[in-house]
Amino acid sequence: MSSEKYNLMQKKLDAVNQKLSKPFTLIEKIIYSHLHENQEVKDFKSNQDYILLEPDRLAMQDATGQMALLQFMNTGREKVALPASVHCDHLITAREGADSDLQKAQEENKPVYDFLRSASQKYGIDYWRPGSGIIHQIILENYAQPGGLMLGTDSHTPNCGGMGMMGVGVGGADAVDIMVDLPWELQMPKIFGVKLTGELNDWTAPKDVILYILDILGAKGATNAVLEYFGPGTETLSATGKATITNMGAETGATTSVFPFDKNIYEFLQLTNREEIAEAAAQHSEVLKADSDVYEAPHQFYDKVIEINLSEVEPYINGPFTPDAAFKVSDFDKVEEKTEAPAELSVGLVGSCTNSSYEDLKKVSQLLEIAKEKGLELESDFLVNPGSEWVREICEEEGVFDIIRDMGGTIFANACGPCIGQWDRNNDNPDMKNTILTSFNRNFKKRNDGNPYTYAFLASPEMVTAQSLAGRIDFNPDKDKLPNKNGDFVVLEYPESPEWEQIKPSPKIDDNSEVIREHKTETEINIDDESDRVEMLDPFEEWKGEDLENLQLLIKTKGKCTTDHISQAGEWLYYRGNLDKISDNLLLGANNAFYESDGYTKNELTDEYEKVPKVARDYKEIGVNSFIVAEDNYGEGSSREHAAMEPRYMGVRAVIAKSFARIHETNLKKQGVLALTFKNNDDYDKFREDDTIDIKGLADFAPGEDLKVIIDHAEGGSEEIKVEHTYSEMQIEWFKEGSAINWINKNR
Ligand code: MIC
Ligand code: SF4
Repeated sequence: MSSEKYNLMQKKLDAVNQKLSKPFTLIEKIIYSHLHENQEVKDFKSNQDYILLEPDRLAMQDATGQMALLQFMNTGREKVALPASVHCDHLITAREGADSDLQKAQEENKPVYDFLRSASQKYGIDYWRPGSGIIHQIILENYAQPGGLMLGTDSHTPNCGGMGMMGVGVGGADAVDIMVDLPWELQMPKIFGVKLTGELNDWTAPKDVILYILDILGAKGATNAVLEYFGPGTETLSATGKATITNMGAETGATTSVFPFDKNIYEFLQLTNREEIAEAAAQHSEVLKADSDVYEAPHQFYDKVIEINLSEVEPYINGPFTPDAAFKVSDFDKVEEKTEAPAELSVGLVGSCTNSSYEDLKKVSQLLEIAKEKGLELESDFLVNPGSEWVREICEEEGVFDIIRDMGGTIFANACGPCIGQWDRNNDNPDMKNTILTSFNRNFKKRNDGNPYTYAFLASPEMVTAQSLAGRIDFNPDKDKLPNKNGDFVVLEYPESPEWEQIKPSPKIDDNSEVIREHKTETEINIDDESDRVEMLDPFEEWKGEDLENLQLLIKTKGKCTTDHISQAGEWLYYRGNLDKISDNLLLGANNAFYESDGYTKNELTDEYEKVPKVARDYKEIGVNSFIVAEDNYGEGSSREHAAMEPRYMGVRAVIAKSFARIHETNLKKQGVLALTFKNNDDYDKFREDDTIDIKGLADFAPGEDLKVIIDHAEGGSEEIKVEHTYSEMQIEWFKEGSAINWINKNR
């Protein structure tokens, strides 16, 4: 944002202030200064009012961007209505090392890259080549601007909150709204203030702050809420350190997380060749933090205040299979007993959008250097994915990678790699029970290598390195010593913080060969007919105006059912541009409440247990629609709308859950699947394996009005329950039209 934009932001806030006259939190400042022109100004009530907003920017990655752009193409627009970028980062498999992996990816994913590149060129979108880096790191280095609002078709878009920008992860259909110049609709979130004081100790990193917050809040504790950081401790954290914290706010369910502008953000803007923005932000720093009244009496203005003294935070290891199961350093030796994960560490992995900055990788190399001097060696495999080409370049120039390689580590491409399951472990025993420790943000079952017996834990890059040197996850570097090759026991000292001033600034975006910015409307979109990677989409059928009757239970899921359980990643990323093909992974990871094998359900047509997608296709073929029953936080995790489009495509008309994760709930609504919650959670128990249901009251479907569900048990008898929903007027229109895209095509 230029100075002019900040002046405008201030003007808008002054106008709002005249009407509301109340002190604002930082999030409120960003929200109120991005109201859409059709949005009336009022004091929005959290978890109640929907607000129309006008984001500044959009980012898409190659695994979700394909569906977003396929839907956008169907709207017939010539150009996107706001600055946008596409990032090729998710589809590169980690096998041998950066160069050969990248080359292989270029060949394997050619139809996808050609499609994304041509669509970007046609519609005026910046296209970041494969190998340029991970979406969120690229945004941090090139686009993130304090006080701005951006959307991204990836749940970790809040990463840019480390730079004071509000970033929200959304599904592709939300992206289409803003690409066609419609307002973006958000339900006013609750605002949690997180006050940081003190300073982190050695062995404790920004990652530990968020691992600790996950311990306090849990994986859905901040659903429909945002985390706003403040207090003197914020200034002790670097911009990329702050980004680690806001990135993983997504794991608490938070819509976004934001830090106030400070000198570290200013310096990062300078280092990344954005002096003008740095100066403009410094001159307008008042709009880039909350009003002083808020800081003086935070309890009056935030819905909840969490106080954290950074000097008291300890190192953590969180896992396995969920990001909120936290073990403090003093309990590392209890992990094996409590989780059944072997204490022996097979692989340590550093990277992902959470922790792949120069600062992270430099710390790793510093530790390895200390270890080398002390005669220590890496006892586990050690794999690194840098976050961007700039990070890679400076790490090469500074000798960071020489040290890692010298100690036996492998440097993969600047990409998501093992974080998204693009990891060819080349293991003789693919079902081997083993433990891995990563600096990633996700550790769902089977995510990294497809093996349900890989126990994945999350930790800071420093801790991943220390444990890889120990070869175990019960090593406490604060008090334990490690045996070196001479048989002596040595202390692993914590390194100094890396110097940022010495490193080479990133290239200006216009001089950066990693991004293609040739925008030409006449470009033809390249969809290769010979390939099954990218297929045009057919519109979903509109609602027939009647109640939904005789829906067959497709599956009643039990326990955690994340988007990875609904639409797995890994090898399935291959079909992210082909809805029919990817629908063959529908719910393959889901736990059936009536059957022990994941991904299986009873086929009422054959009376056999078969894979969920097979059963769904059988029902679809004979025109039987179905529904899904689920427990809490259904759809936790990714923004991938495939998890909503696949069931829709396969004839699922409703999901009835105890609760939903925010992005997934919206994705279901956008694709025309009814997202309903139990009025009484015990009603979950009423559903039996062979049930069918009728959903009543749809003719009067209205915001805030419950719907009725009649459950018909196959063995006789029926029961009636009430279900709730959070549909707005607009969202009800999407349902009626069959999907949000149908609504756009009809009305605009
Ligand atoms: C993830 O971390 O789960 C992903 C892969 O980045 C997803 C997006 C996707 O599924 O493509 C996300 O976080 O939204
Ligand atoms: Fe990529 Fe992993 Fe970040 Fe998702 S969480 S964007 S897969 S690095």
